[in-house]
Amino acid sequence: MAKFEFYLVKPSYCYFCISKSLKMITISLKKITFLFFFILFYSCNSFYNEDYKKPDLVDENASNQIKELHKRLFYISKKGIAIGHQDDTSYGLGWNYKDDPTTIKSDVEKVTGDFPAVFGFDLGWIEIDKQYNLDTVPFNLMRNLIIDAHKKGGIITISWHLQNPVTEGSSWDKTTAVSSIIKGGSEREKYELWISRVATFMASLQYNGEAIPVIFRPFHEMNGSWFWWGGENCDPKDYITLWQETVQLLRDKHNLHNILYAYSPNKLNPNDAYLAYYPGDDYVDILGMDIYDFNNAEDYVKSVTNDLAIVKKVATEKNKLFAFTETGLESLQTEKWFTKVLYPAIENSGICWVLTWRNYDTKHHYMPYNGQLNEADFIEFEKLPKTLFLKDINSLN
Ligand code: BMA
Repeated sequence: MAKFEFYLVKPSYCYFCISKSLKMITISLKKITFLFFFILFYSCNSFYNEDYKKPDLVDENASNQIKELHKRLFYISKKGIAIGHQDDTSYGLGWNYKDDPTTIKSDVEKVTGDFPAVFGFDLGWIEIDKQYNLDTVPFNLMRNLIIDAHKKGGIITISWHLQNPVTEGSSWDKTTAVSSIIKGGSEREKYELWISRVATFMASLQYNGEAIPVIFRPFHEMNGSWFWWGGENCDPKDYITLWQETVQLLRDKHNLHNILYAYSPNKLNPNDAYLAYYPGDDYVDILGMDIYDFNNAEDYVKSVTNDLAIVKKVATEKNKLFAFTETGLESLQTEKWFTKVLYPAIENSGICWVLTWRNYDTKHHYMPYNGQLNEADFIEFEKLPKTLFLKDINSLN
């Protein structure tokens, strides 16, 4: 009897319970879904904000690390200027990484106690399958140094002094070549092979299973006529095509999504238009400028102030980052060059970073080294409020 009663009463009760539970589950599911979309919306939104607007990157499928690097550069530019040096850890005065790959040295670090925030490298000669670049840095060691710079929290920028694809002479061989390597050109196949070698290197830049984000700055100083890809040596239309096709090869054919692309003309002469060779907003992430001091500080400061203001204006209109991609005074024989010439010229420029060229020897160097005339001045430069070295950018959140 008891058993019978149990079956009589309980089924309806059970039904009630089940339907109530189902309703509750449905409500909970709705809540969870809402919460999920709320978090998703909030988290997507919080990556961008009123100050930092969502950029239209060259690569729609750019890695998260690239997006973070882009944002980091933006916030760096709000705090100061990241200081960069070409081949900083590859060699310096009296040392070369390849002679002792067990310790990582840097003239900047020897002088100031800190590494630069931006590390420049160059891929010239990778295209012709050499084991070392045009400045004798072995590519396998360069890879280690890029990984090390990334591990340290540094920013990596890569230029490419590639050979002339027609003659296989140097970058400075002015023989017409751009028209031969764009689609339909006689050396196209060779160029695609060259790009595949660049791509293999870029793809090998891995840390913790992820591709290291880098800034690639090919075909620089194109408004001058010293490289085969610039000035009188090529038609700007062909230059633009070459740039666009290079991006397409790296991004679409080789599936590289760890690259920001930087465009960097040389100092503007009165008739130069900054955008004369511009490959378009869809093909450039960072607007740059290269200007050197040829032992005329006054002239230099004028050009830097003038040109960086132009770059800032164009970049702001386009919601692009901007930087002083190459500079320096060869041999640094002007006293206090860093605090009295460079700093006043860039202090209020709004750039993300400034990069000085390499320290090859006592005649060809752009950063002080121990005992160099500008050593003490560079220590003062490091202490200035807006100069950001490695520790400084790592302490910014
Ligand atoms: C130039 C010089 C050259 C060097 C080239 C690529 O400005 O420093 O000696 O080979 O850059 O780094």
